[in-house]
Amino acid sequence: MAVPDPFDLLRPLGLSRPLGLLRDAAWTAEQLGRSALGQEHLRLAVTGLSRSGKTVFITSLLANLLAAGQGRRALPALEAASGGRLRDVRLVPAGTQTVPRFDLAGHLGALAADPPAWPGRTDDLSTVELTLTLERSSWLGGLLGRRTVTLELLDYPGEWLLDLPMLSQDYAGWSAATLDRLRREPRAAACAEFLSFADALPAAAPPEEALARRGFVLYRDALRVCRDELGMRLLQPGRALNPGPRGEAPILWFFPLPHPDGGGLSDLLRQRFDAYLADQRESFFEPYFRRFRRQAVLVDVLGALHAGQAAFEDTADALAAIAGALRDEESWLDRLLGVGPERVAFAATKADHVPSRQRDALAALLGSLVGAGEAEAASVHVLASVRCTEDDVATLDGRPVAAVRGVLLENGRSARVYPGEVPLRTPEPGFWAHGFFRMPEFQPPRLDPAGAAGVPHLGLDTLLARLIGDLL
Ligand SMILES: Nc1nc2c(ncn2[C@@H]2O[C@H](COP(=O)(O)OP(=O)(O)O)[C@@H](O)[C@H]2O)c(=O)[nH]1
Ligand SMILES: [Mg+2]
Repeated sequence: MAVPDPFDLLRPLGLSRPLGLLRDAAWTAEQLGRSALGQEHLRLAVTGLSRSGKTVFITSLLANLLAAGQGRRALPALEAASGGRLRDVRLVPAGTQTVPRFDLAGHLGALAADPPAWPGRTDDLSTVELTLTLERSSWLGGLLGRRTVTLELLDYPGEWLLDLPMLSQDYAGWSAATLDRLRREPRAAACAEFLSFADALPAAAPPEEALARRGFVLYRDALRVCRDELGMRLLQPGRALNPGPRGEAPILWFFPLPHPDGGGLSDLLRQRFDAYLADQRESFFEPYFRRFRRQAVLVDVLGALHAGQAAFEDTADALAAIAGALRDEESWLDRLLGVGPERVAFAATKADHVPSRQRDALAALLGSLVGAGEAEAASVHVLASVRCTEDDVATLDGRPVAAVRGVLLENGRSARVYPGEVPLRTPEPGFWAHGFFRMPEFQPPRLDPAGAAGVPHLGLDTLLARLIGDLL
């Protein structure tokens, strides 16, 4: 007979392993206390590369939860998972936190403007909390009254996520791997100026500030071109692209060197590399990232398809690097996934760009990107946080094909778009020669400023039911 695992009892609190228990004993005690009082705290990190749709996701999630708290059928699958016991949802008023607060009002305001606009780029981390009031499920309810679950969400610049795999690298290893990537097309052309600068540096280049600055500026500019013009994602360090509120401090002024052990300049750059990682660990990963027990990992699979073979493969590499770092048992982040893989959900975002009959293929493609084992253990979803289209039918070579209709951001006109076919798995080279994938930016639907009626979405409720339904 199977013996019950005592740590199963702690699963609802997001703890499953003794190591985690010891390390977070104080936190656990606090949680147990809160749980007994009917005041649980649940942290959900929204993880993803930049432009994967994190900020839009959090905005829609908050607006739809608030609407559900008002009795609207905004998230049917989540409400079903909670047994219909959700009674009230409120934003926790800002207290004395030092962390910036997620600008829900600003983002909803943009969606309510005429014409509606998407939220701007995220430059700093921010958090927001909601309290969910639920009826108790058992006879205890009569005794103890309602319970509340505080849901805490974290938003941050996606570029910083790529610093996670760097934590297990040293400067020499990072330099070699990074230069190797930069030398491959199409990056090589975009990075030509930086590469010729770095290659011309003698092994014993002196630790001169002017040299370090010049190298950093060339490197940073090359990364920007790779991100903005080539759609690349595996770009490090994250703060070179998105420095955050502290700006471009000297700690950032390093770049990969062909002779990373030459002394002089390489010593200076290595010191900065080490200091940078220590700082990211202390100021971002340890205090925020690691604390979050559930993960929604958002992936813009369609955007990567649209950007072409090199960008698609780069996105796949970036995902693999991140998944590897998250999985690494020995790393200090070991408990992040230790809460059980069922607590991680991967989602292909912006799924309203394809008609409904293609969304199964999209889920399959994401599954193959994430890797078979991972996809089975976790769950794979398709998602549109803000649904901008309806299904339609277009004509291609005289044949009817499934398409979508939405308002184009560029001219405000309604248009029918046949996006192309989503492959079921990582495409063969032939796909790139003949295939195409259209992905115009759609205008979001106009919302009421308070978001009281919720936000139209696809699959947000199923994803949430899977991620947090057990706690409601
Ligand atoms: N059509 C559509 N576009 C979306 C959706 N979610 C995000 N987008 C697009 O993706 C862009 C980036 O989203 P954002 O949340 O800012 O990405 P982040 O960098 O991960 O925070 C937005 O400006 C929109 O153009 C969606 O559900 N549907
Ligand atoms: Mg963002």
